[in-house]
Amino acid sequence: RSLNISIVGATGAVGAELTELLEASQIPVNRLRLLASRNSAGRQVRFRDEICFVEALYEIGDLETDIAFLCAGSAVSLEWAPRFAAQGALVIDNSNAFRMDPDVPLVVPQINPSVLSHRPRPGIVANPNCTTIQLARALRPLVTALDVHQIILATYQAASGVGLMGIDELRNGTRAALEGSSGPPAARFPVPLQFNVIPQVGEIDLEGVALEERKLVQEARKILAMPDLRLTSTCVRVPVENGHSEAVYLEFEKPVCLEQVHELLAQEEGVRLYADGIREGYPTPRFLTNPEDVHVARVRVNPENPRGLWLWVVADNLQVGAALNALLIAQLAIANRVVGGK
Ligand code: 2RA
Repeated sequence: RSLNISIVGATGAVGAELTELLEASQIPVNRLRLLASRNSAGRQVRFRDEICFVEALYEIGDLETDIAFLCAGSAVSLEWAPRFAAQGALVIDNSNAFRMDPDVPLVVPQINPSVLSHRPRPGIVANPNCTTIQLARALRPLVTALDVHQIILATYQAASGVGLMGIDELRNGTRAALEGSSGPPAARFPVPLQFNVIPQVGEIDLEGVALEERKLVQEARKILAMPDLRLTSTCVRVPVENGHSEAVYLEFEKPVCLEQVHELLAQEEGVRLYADGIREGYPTPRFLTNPEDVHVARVRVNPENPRGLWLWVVADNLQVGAALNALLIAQLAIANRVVGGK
């Protein structure tokens, strides 16, 4: 049957991307509600030949909907996810608020679809963090077939990871710097991002670990169902508008065979392997094609250690890392009759 769908944070970077992907999808939509802050209320968005008016979240009375996508950050999710769920919605939450809750499935449909075989008790499904989704999708074929000892990575994260305001800040700051002025002070980033790289994504805790680095290890363990996975990272913000990159080093228990690695990655659905680095080149975030895929290149055995393997992993953080994964979760829930099956 046709579904009622609500998108909270509909005018943000992820919400807008999600609306477009939903429009192009096969999901039958009866009523789409686009919800946002009061500032965005009244905006018009075309959706499948109809005009939708953005409504102010805090002013709506009735929360009844089949699926509620929450894309407005943890504070909004903490308040609104239980309210939508209490009205019967399946909440697909894009924030960090519930990801590590043992009752809330953390889903990457290509990896762990079985965790969404029934309606979760709280009525909430968590969409993982963008850096984790692309990493987990590239790692899955390798860590399931081969014994991994540890994984070490550095991320190169785009400005869009903090939303449209992050992109604006990078653009305005770059323009100002080229014109010789210092521009406005950094607001979305700890220091100005233009012509710079910043070794901090999220708050740094008392142990010196940034929140993004915590998320990567905790979420990867939960999604891959590998609670003892040894994974450590340094997460870095770079002056790229969109597209996160990761330099990933895997150390296996035994010497690794490059041919086998190529085979495993080439067979993985949704992973695009650039096997011959010289002929095929490598993906870069600015020139990424096929934004629905995870791109893996520079695959090489460490000449100093036959158990070590390097990968370069790039993905569109707004699509693969957020909106597309959320949409695939919805499609999985529909297929499993977790929603819309009554
Ligand atoms: C970022 N992964 O890139 C975080 C949140 N989307 O900022």
